[in-house]
Amino acid sequence: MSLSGCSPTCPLSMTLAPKTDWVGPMFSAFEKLKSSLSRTKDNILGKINEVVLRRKIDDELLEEIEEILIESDVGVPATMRLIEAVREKARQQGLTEGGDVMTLLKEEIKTILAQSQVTNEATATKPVVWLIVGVNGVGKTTTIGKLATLFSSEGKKTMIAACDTFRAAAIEQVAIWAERSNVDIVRSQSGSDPAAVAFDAARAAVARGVDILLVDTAGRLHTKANLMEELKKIRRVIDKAAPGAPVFSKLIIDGSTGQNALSQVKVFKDAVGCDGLIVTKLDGTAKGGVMIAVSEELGVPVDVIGLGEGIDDIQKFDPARYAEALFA
Ligand SMILES: Nc1nc2c(ncn2[C@@H]2O[C@H](COP(=O)(O)OP(=O)(O)O)[C@@H](O)[C@H]2O)c(=O)[nH]1
Ligand SMILES: [Mg+2]
Repeated sequence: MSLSGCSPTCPLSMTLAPKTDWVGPMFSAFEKLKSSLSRTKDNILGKINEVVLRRKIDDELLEEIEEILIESDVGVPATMRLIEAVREKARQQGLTEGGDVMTLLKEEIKTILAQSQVTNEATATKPVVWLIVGVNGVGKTTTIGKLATLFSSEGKKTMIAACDTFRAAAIEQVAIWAERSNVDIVRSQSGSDPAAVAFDAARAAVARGVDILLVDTAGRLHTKANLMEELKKIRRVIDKAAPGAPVFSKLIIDGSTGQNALSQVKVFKDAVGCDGLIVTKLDGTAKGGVMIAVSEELGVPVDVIGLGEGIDDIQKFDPARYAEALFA
């Protein structure tokens, strides 16, 4: 290998070493999250930091903090809980300085977020099926590409079913992600029955010993009822084609829409169930406080979060890391 082009400030050993060797995988995941959440942090904690300066903890200060939290997509229930926790703990621990609020808030935010921690799902029978649902544009197809890469990197044999057959472009888009992440895809012509594709994919997944089947679905049909019926049908045929295979319906919501994202959960939960959430577009938004609302109000675990449009811009949701990144 030629050494030309390697400047003295850039030693060869460093340029060739995989990034994780010298940064450390945890550190880089944390740094990535921290930079993605910088606007959310400015929006919530930056503002709180300003108001607590040189103040005593009293009702007036707590009211100002309450207002900031509510305006930052944290939601009313989580805001009330946070304010009460700060009030109560400050009293118990004899804390009076405004600055102490930050430590108390961080502790309680961690506890709230931990409610969304994923506990082990049943995965005894293969394939595990993730039905990826959500309204149009939230990032279903992109997330499938990222998940395929993530699961493959963990040594899981992964397959994609292109069940958004509504538009040809949607099939093409998911096919490109399958190629990028180097996993098999089952697809059909646009306009074909999504349930038929799901059936073929589930059969193929069983036959090929696939560990995880990711099913891309449409987000928009003529009516909401149509969409929900289609999703139910997809679920039924998968149960038939792969009897006993655990099927999880994973709902994607767009974090950059803040509180508005929450209302979608009820609709999908009632129609097709919601076994897990994926919150996308947390990068570059100031509305990342929505994760606190999600954790307090929904009672659904958050599997992964989306932090960009690239193939690696995804992380398993780690509540402690999220809280630390907000306060870092
Ligand atoms: N910034 C950002 N953009 C995202 C993220 N996930 C998806 N997108 C973008 O959102 C748009 C819609 O994504 P797509 O996967 O087609 O959504 P779908 O209609 O639900 O399948 C695309 O432009 C994606 O690149 C994310 O985590 N962050
Ligand atoms: Mg799509």
